[in-house]
Amino acid sequence: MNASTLHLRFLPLMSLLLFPLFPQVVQAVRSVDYRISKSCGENSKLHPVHIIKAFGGRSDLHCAVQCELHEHCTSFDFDRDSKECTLGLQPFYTDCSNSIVNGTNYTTEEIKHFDEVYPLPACLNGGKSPNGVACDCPNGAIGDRCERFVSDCEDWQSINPTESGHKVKWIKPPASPTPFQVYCRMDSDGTRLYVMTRTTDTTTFNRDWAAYRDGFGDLDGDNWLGLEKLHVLTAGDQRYRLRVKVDVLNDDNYETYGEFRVGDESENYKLSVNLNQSDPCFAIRNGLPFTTTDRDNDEVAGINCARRFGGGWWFFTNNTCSLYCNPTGELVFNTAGGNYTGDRTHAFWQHWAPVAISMYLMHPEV
Ligand SMILES: [Ca+2]
Repeated sequence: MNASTLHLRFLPLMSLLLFPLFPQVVQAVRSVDYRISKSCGENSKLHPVHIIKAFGGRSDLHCAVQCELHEHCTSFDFDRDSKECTLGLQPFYTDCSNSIVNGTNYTTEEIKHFDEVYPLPACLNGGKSPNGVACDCPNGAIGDRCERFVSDCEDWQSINPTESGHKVKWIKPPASPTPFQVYCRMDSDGTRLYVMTRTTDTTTFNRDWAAYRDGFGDLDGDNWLGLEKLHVLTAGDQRYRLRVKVDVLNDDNYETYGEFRVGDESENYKLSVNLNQSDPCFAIRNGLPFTTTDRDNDEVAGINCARRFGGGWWFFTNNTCSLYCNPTGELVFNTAGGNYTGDRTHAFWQHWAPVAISMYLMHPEV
């Protein structure tokens, strides 16, 4: 199909005569340039400043309806290959604009009655359609019919490849019954989903089971995402590696671990992580349960490791709680250079005493 452009001008007077009693038709009457852009070439594209919005559409007619419904739309462009529908503020001026696709010509009333000719499927996943055409999707759902949820930060990045920076995003991992918000960082280093952020000493991490289960703090600031969210994120087929970023004086240190998973609450959110052979912090057996001040799941007799050292963590099960790291301990920066002082109630990771510490999930490197 070479000739792939249709130029259509609606006739206001005729429409008024045909449908004098229907205000929505009167409202819709205006001159619209209609084009299917398959072979029109780059020069015929709408100039970016004239684009109202571009989105995934269903068909040329569907795109036409979206234009009709938009107050300021005077032209639209539907790419039959990519299914992208672009609504424009200005008419098209190119030489593509006089050809006809398959001899088809759509009249205003055909477009207005698009729903009867091509009934749209219902909005999915709780989406609502006040105007009977476009769906308002619930948090985290995307698509013309809200047909799927965004599963994580990398999924957001794949949908908006040019998006960068730090953003709070709604996601719904497949194993999660409901959407929830996470803090994403999207840049050239890869896409990160934050598990924990600590940059100040104003948010205490000395909290109980419910707090560690449900998460606490401010997603834009210091926070713990929550064990239940970590469980549903890592319970499906998606693979994540865990990175720990330890900021000390004038330096950043990173530790990267292999596949990271967290069990469910009935398993006390047991840890599963592929270890770096030499790493002492996670160099402990897998399957450790989580312990908080009010939930002693470490097997150290007579001691609650969380209560002794502050915070909540997958404490080891020997007589000393076997601390090689305590990222949820009190954040006390050591001005001597960021080295661990030996006080295990302070936040530390291996031999570092952080001025800030964060943990985040990334997809495995390809
Ligand atoms: Ca104990």
